[in-house]
Amino acid sequence: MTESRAFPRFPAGFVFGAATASYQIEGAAREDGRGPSIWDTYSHTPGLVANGVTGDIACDHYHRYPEDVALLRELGVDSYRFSIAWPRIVPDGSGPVNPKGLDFYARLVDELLAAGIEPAATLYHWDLPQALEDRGGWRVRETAERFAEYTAVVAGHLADRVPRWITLNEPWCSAFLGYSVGRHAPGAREGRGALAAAHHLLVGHGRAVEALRAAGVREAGITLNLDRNLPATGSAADRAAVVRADTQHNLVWTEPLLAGRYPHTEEETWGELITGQDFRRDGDLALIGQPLDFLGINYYRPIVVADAPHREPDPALRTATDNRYAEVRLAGARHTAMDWPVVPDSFTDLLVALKERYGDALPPIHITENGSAEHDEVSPDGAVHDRDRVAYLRGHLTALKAALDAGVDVRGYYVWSLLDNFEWAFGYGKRFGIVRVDYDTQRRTPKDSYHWYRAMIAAQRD
Ligand code: IFM
Repeated sequence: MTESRAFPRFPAGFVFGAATASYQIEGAAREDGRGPSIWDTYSHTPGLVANGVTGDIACDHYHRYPEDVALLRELGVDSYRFSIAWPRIVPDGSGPVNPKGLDFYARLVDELLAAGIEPAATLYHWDLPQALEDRGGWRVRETAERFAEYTAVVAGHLADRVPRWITLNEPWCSAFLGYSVGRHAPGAREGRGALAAAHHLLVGHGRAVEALRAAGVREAGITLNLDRNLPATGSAADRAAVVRADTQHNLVWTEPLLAGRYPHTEEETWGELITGQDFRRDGDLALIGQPLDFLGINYYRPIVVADAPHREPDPALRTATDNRYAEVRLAGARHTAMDWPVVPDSFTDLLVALKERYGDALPPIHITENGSAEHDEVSPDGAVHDRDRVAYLRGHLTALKAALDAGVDVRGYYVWSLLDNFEWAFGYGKRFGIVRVDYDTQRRTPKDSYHWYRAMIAAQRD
């Protein structure tokens, strides 16, 4: 069998892309009027990010974007998903707009279009202006309003050239890693604060969709990191733990967005933390549940869930993620450098289950991220023979095709990530790129996975 025969085949018009995010690659943290974000504050706080690194320089994409767009053109992708740094556009979170920030994204978009690549812009990939966090961050409704204003500014500037817009990336991480687990900026460990953040993120999404529609964009959507939660055993306790995990990871987003309701399992999941939800207002569900042109899904791994006692003995310290479940290591599976199990079938299962649950209310799907961090090594010939990443991508694209064959309307796939980058609290040690970045020299080296993905895209056009 030839190599190209082994590639899964996708329908004509299926979008292949690559994705990145502003704070993870741009650097230039204090240049051209960019204000501080919560990730600047978090990464500069000693002890929070592995090896004490920051995104100050990252991949220096702010200066090297022409080289990175050339890599995308050579890769043959249809689309490039990047994110816009809110603090470059509105440095203080509200008030004056920074024209140099807008100019940077206009230049990037023009470079992409000249290379024949469709831009797909994410408005919020976690770099909240610090000034807004100082006023309560996502715990307060005002942040959703400021997000809508910023969206209107950016869309007013770029809507004519950017066809696909994503309001939020993985709001689960913003709300729960940011305000409950404390492993993402702003590093809070709260109960109701995290639940209020989840709600205000959704309100911000709804207000941003309104702003995108007013600007006349072609496609508006949101990206969720949905989980495929599996019970560790068949016990009733483990199955109940899966319901709680599903509620927090999936239903808290999909129910308001796709079904116009809050999850019916929220009280058994959060107990007193969710009672008397004073952050919810009449009309919010209609705002949040506006029709979308697509749903973005980021998918990496299944999660095996077991019942677990409360981790906090003191109820006063109870956080929104302390809802009696624990993740269990999946025996027998290969694990990536993130220690995530590789189970491609779970990708098919997640998508099919979503279709079964929401039926026609499910908009077309774009897989806005999928990929793996591996223990890459540079060979003596200078290449990176990342066979595990190639196997991961092949497995997941094959699983994705199985979901299409089962009737799920998936329109696109973006590999995460174009470049090795700042992997949040893990720093630069975890490499997700299909292009290696040498952080001392900023030299880019396409890995074997880049060449494999390029050949896979080319084979679709044979
Ligand atoms: O690097 C992140 C990205 O920012 C959001 N989705 C998951 C990726 C890998 O952890």
